[in-house]
Amino acid sequence: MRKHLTLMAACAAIIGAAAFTAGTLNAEAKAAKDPPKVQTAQVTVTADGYEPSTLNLKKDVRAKITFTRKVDSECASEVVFPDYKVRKKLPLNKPVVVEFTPKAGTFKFTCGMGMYKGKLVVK
Ligand SMILES: [Cu+2]
Repeated sequence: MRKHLTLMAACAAIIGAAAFTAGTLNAEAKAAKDPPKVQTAQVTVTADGYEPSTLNLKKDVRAKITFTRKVDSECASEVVFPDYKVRKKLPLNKPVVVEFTPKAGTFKFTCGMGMYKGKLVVK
């Protein structure tokens, strides 16, 4: 019985060590492939539209843009980035993060019906 327990403990130790090694390797591979560089921006949606309405971003760097809608308008309740196939609901007064990696160029973003307009300038 005692011998059996010792064997089980040894097995658990080996499995644990293997899992730890695999986890470390995965984390390293991911960091090398996908550097943790991120750019952020904040946009408020008011009765006048997006503030600011032009965002300057760096190309090929993951962007996290936080939208907060402060106007009670059905029209503003969605934001769309057609070039990046992003469409997000914007609940009133609740920050929503839109995430994508921009390419160089100028792109528009709009409300669900295309009435509010904003611009991304990516260099
Ligand atoms: Cu609209």
